[in-house]
Amino acid sequence: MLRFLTAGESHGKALTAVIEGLPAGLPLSEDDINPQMVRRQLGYGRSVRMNLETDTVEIASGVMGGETIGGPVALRIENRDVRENEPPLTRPRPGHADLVGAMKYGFSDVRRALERASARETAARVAVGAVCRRLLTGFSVTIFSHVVEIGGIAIRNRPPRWEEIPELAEASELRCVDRDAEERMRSGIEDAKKRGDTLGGVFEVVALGVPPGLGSYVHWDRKLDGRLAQAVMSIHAVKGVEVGPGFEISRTPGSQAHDEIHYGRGKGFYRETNRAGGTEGGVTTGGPLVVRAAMKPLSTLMSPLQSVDLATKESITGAVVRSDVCSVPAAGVVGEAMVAYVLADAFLEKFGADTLPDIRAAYDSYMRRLQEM
Ligand code: EPS
Repeated sequence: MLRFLTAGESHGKALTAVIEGLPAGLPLSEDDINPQMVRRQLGYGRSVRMNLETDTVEIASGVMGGETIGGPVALRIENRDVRENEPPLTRPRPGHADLVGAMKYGFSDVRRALERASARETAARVAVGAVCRRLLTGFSVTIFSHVVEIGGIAIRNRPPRWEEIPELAEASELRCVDRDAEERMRSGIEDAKKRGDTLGGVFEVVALGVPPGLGSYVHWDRKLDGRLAQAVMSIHAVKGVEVGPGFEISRTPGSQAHDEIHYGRGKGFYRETNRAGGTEGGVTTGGPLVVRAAMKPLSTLMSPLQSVDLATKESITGAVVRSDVCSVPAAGVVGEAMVAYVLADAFLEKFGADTLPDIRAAYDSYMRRLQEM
């Protein structure tokens, strides 16, 4: 089992992640992780916090001579904007974890809830995802994301081939492959900012080169689609997750909802469509794995909503603190990290061993068996 924990508050000293269950012999350096950290900080509509931080990861344990040694890998990201002794905050923001956090843990200062509830924690997840990605890329799995909708403005055009998406998305400030939609999304964000409002949207994470057979149909908690949904739903502000065109397919008859099976010499079994989004029965098909997530508009509003002061019980507006107007592009990068983690976990479950060469041998033998089917 591959597992990870994160620790740290938004304005604490540092964020820390510990990953346990990695094999020995995986080449790993900070250079594998830091480019991913930069990607999470980008995007039009982010707050000035992103200019204050230069999220850089230090590998604190688990690596010797540039390779993992099988022990836990600890990652540390220092915060620059460290704050102590801030005055208490008693005006919970509707939609944030402020009120539920104060109720659950008995706080009179909602800062004690928001510091840990903040999406700053996703920096640690991206670091973890980069390590998982390092394992997966060695087996030709690539993971990328793009923004398909912001504030109700959806892309209308996408390139014919999945492989074209990463370059187009990386070149776009909103990680959007449709330039016309991107322009409209950008003005939507500008308008929202002027109004003191925020915007949500939808991002899509795609994994190519995933071998068939990850996950299992035999038990509810082994189904890969269920594991993906849990992992992606756990990203801050995500309120909905679908695999492939999940909700759309529910409106079509069965005759148009599935992927017909073909067989070709040298090609083996294949499907010409991917309506399943890369899983059937909770098991990967070998086709592109497509996970889409709906992110609600961020709950810190510069024109705040109605709330109640925790101390006085007076009707008052929610706290106004620094925040992003829109962070859907960054959430897509976090989505990639969570998908990378779930896939690496499922990959090690199927081919797992203590060393990378043993994993490779199990993988090669399985792929040979599939070719011979
Ligand atoms: C974030 C850091 C936070 C927020 C944002 C994401 O920093 P600060 O609170 O100091 O501005 O900018 O978090 C939220 C939007 C939220 O609601 O928690 C980051 O590093 O991504």
